[in-house]
Amino acid sequence: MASDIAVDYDGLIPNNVGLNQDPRLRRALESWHPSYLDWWKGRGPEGFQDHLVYLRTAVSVEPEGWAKFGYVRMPDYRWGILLAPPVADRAIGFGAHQGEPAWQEVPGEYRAMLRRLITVQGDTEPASVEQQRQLGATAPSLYDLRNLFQVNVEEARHLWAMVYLLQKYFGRDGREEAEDLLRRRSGDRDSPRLLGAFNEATPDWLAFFMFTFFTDRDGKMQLHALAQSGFDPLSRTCRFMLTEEAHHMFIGQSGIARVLERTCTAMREAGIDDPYDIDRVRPLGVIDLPTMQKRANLHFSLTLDLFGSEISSNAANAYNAGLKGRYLEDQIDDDHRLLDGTYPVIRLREGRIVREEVAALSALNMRLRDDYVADAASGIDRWWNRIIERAGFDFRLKLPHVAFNRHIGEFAPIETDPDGNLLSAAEWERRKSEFLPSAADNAFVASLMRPVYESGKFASWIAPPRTGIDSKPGDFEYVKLAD
Ligand code: BYC
Repeated sequence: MASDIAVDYDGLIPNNVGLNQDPRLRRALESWHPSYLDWWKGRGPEGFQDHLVYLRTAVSVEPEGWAKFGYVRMPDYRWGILLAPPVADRAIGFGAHQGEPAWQEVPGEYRAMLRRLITVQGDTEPASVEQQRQLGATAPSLYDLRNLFQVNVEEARHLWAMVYLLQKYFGRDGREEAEDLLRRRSGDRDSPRLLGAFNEATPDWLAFFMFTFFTDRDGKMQLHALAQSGFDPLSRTCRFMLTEEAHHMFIGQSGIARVLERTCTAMREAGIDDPYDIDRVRPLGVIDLPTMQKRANLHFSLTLDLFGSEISSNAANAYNAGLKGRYLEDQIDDDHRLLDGTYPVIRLREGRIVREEVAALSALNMRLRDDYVADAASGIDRWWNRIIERAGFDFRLKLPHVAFNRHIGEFAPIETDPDGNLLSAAEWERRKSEFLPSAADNAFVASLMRPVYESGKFASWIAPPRTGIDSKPGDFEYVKLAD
């Protein structure tokens, strides 16, 4: 293993960034550590802090065997700072500095913009842990409980990743930002998290699975865009984070697939053909398909807001500066400057939704959002609709129109139905519970959320997974509750 990527696992903070050779940084991180642990214990998973959980921990950045599994108490988890291996002679791939060597230090002229991007990314990580903190109390199985905690400890590791960048490269400002990341609080009126979706509640497990499918997928897209950064430490940090992010999306995708499987099986067994006959479906103790669609509508539309405005000078500046690229920038065949080209943007014009060509540089948020929508849509067909189709029901989950239920960007001022037909404010008020979960839908889902903590057993509304984590058998004790 090359020495510049070997992980030092001996000190307080596992790392492959040479922390031992940088006493100033080590001191800064070690003095942040106690506040971090206070945050984790106070605002991380509620309960279960003293239990042994079967978790994976990153111990290497090699593609093969980068993680090891074992029982650990969450506060003892080894949150480390891990960067993907450097790419020799890496050059900036896009924008005004295209072709120049990638920066190893912060370029002075872009310091504020870079700090902002890293802070926004960093803010989402503890936010999601806070949003999910009460879910352990209603876990549908030990397998799911373990998956929740795996997501939580890794999102917290992503916080470490951003705090490392802030403290190493941004001096005193960076240390202050690092403290603020622990101070803001999801949903808090006075000190909320920076982006809208990270202040929403995650009240139940259906919300958790939808969040990990839809919102973690925004994480994937944004991390890919930042992985293209000309600021090499950010690029390497994000490349490694993507390894972990994949498992989080798997938890969402397979979680919803298991809910659908259980619902379809129960409906078949009860001889119910009409998926809309929810008065007969719900007494079976499973979640009806129309409610699944409404929850998907909600989480998809909240997540679209995370892409910012369709037309954005912030995004244009970040691209031009070489700080944030496009999804898979290095695989796109164009000039990587975008000074002349255009990109089609869906906009609101005189009360109608139209497609317009806009300067490509201004439309980067729209483009990333389009890539996201395509990725999410293919996942829904591949993993979810196949289950419903195989069960023989005339029902398909689909993404609502991008103008539906939006609070940021072009469509914030209007209301539409999920097909993108404009609605008056009064119509929206009258009909919104057809499209989004109503209080009664949420109360029904809440009524199913009772914990199942017996190894190998699952709640009525979700099927067991096809395979265990780390190839463990079905009755494996993923969380030891007796200790
Ligand atoms: N809520 O030009 P605009 C993840 C602000 S998820 C509140 O439209 P821009 C994860 C914006 O800050 C990925 N405010 O947008 C998933 C700006 O304010 P200032 C997280 C918003 O800047 C699951 C103003 O509106 N990573 O990792 O081009 C679990 C005008 O901005 C919102 C990133 O997002 C909003 N939704 O793009 C755990 C990547 N949207 O600066 C983790 C880093 C916009 O004028 N962030 N505003 O005061 C960015 O690239 C950009 O900041 C954004 C916004 C894409 C978020």
